[in-house]
Amino acid sequence: MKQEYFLGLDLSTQGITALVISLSGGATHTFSISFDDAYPAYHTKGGVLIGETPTEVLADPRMWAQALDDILILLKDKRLTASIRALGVSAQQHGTVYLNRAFEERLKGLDSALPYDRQIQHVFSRDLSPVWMDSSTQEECHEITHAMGGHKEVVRLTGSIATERFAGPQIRKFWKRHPEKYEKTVHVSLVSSFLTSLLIGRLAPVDAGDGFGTNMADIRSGNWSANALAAAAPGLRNRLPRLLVKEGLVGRVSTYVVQRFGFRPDTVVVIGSGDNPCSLVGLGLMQVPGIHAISLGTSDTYFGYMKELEEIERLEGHIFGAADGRFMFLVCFKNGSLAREAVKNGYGLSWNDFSRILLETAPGNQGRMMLPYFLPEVTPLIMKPGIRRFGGLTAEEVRGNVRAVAEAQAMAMYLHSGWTGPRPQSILVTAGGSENRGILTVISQVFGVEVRSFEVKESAALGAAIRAAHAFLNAQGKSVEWSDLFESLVRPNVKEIIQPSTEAVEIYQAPNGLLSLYQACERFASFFS
Ligand code: XUL
Repeated sequence: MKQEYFLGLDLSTQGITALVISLSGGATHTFSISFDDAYPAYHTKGGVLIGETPTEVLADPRMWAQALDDILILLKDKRLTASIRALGVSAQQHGTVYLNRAFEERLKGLDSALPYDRQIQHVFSRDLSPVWMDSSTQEECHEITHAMGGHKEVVRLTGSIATERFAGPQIRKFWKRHPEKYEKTVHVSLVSSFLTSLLIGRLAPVDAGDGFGTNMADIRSGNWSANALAAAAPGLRNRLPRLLVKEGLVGRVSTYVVQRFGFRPDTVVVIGSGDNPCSLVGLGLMQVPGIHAISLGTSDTYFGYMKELEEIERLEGHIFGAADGRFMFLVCFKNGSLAREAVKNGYGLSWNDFSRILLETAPGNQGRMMLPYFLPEVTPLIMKPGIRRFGGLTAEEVRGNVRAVAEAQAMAMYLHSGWTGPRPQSILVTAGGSENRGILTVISQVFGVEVRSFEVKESAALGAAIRAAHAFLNAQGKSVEWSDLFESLVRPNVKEIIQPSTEAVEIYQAPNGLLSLYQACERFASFFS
């Protein structure tokens, strides 16, 4: 029988990845394009542009469309597209794409001899999309919080406090500053639904994995919340795509996609989602409580599956939807690989050196610590960036600073994930940083649990491909469980297992250990931020 393939596309901050799986062979092909390298005309740095103020961070959606075109042409040239039965999109979360009246008409009339980006130049009512790194909407967050009756109410209803990078505050800012352009905006799409729209040739719905990270949805009912929408901007309801709480197919690929990239006309597309909800699937954690995940990418995220919503008082972290209609929790740290890279490059080190230093140096760094806010931070909320060193650590000490940045990041994750429930029995680590044995070791020492990493580091793209396979097989009446797919596609992929030593864990977790010291330093920094 001819092999059946499934495709996951992940549009991250810095590039696009295509990952192909077969049910028997796991991940068979992976291709990536880096935005900075491939599209110099867009002048991005790390995939993004800085706006009028340093807190405004944006990207051109035309560049994303070009990247989608280029990666699908690459797959076609490798003769892969004709065997793909279903595909799905994963994308950086929270970014918004502002579309005018021409959008859907244009998608219907695309000429397959030409790439997307040449034909969709004029479908945007806003040229640049704000992305998740944007933190310019503090004022709008205050206004939304006030209109909705305070932080607690916003968290209870939408799963998060009003958050600078989320769509609700971002749309509000756009409406306030450019009411005439907002008037011309017929649809506001998220990055995942925008790319999915390009594949199916019409406006695609938003899934709860991405849609709950907007401050606009009622996470209990699974609908856009009238109160939250009213607090964000007028006339928003009609501008948003449908919100779907459960994973499912949203249609077939468009004629343009068939003709231009060589897909079969019956290739189906699963609803697109955010990179973190897709990673939950790509790590095999759907319906698996008790094992948590850390993604070490441009941002670091700490997340896990949640079957029921807990009524807990908290102001940090987020609740998003999971593909089975349940939930996931997530805590995001903006100073992820950017902070690690700044330290590595600052001392002229390679990643191997970085890892070796972490493996050679003693847990606890002799009480020396760093608060690594190279950029404004979202957890804890630090608006004024800056590196602060404590315990006699000086900028000159290479090994001390390497250890300090890795310990700081792991300790921040530990301290800000306590609200999510019982501590995990083990942690899975993914994305670029998961190759670094030193970083994995520090995480296992701070949390005191086993840490695993995988051969396939592109867990978001893998998750998108697994979601496509799951939706496709179930639509064929095969009632496939998530656990069946994880058994054959994720588990064989384990690369490394690291166990912490009891003495190391003590250094962090003892009553007056480093975790409590770090917490005090963080509070000090937050107070003065
Ligand atoms: C999560 C978040 C980031 C982006 C990065 O809330 O902002 O992880 O999804 O792609």
